[in-house]
Amino acid sequence: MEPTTKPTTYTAFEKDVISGLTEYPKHLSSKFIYDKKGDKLFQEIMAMPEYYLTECEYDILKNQSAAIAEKFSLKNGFDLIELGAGDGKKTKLLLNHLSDIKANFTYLPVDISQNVLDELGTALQNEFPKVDFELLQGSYFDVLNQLSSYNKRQKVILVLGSNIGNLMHKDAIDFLKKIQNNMSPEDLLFMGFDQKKYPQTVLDAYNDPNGITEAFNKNLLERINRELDGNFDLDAFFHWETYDPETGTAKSFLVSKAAQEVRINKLNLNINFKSWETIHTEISQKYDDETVEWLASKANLGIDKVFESENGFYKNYAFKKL
Ligand code: AVI
Repeated sequence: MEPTTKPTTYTAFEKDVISGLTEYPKHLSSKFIYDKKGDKLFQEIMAMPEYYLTECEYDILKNQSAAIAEKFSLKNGFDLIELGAGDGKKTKLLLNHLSDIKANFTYLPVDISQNVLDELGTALQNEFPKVDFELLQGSYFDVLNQLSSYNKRQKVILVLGSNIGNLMHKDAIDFLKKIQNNMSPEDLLFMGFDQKKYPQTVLDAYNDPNGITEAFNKNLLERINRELDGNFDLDAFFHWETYDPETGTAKSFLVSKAAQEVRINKLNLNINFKSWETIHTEISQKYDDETVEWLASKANLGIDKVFESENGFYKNYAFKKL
């Protein structure tokens, strides 16, 4: 009989660490930054004066909620589905307006974290006792698939925060396609896209002097230390940001200050770094109308209306199925 060796099954994080740190150039996926500590650091980033994105989108939702709501099926009612609801701070502005005009709708926040949803549920009960809501825990697409036959009325799908910017164009198109597949002709996709602007403004948003963004980026290494028994010396790396004004791509790196070896016990892996060797960790894409239109058309979506922040830094687009 053949000896039976148990096949090793790796988690998505472990797979990303193995491939990302053994390839050249090295890379790690930014989606793994978001554990409890990463979530907290991202909250701090959103409150930084340099991180203009949050305030711009907040202003759009605050000042233009009536014009946005005109796109919703106020007569027949609608379901407002938010992918990645978080604390709902910006969405509450829209909920405020919708309650004021006594709109007939159900708010369906979707999040992977039950913890986040429980907190949001309590806040909604206290602040919006008259708003109908249902908390949906799960991955965006599992939930969207279930929702495609949920109700016969209009679906308004919200994706705020320029989260799409963390995807390369190819993956952004796939993301839009998956949403489009779950839409009917009357449905609306309302999504935030950070815009191209003065390059230094972008760099400053991803390179704060207090090192919050650096800590956020380094949380990837900390997670490897915590969860995979690694021995990364966080002080032996620094955060570096670049922005290419032609492509609109901001890139985050961790750069090794010296030649060093890192051991990751759980994966039985030794990783060697040369001095100045990089780990690419995140892209934060900035857009213009042409690029958004191109991405949307690749996913068979068309721009129905654009809502712009006063300074032009940020736009929310309403899309319909083509
Ligand atoms: C979540 N995402 C849209 C943020 C961004 O702007 O790319 C994540 C972030 N990275 C560094 N600062 C904020």
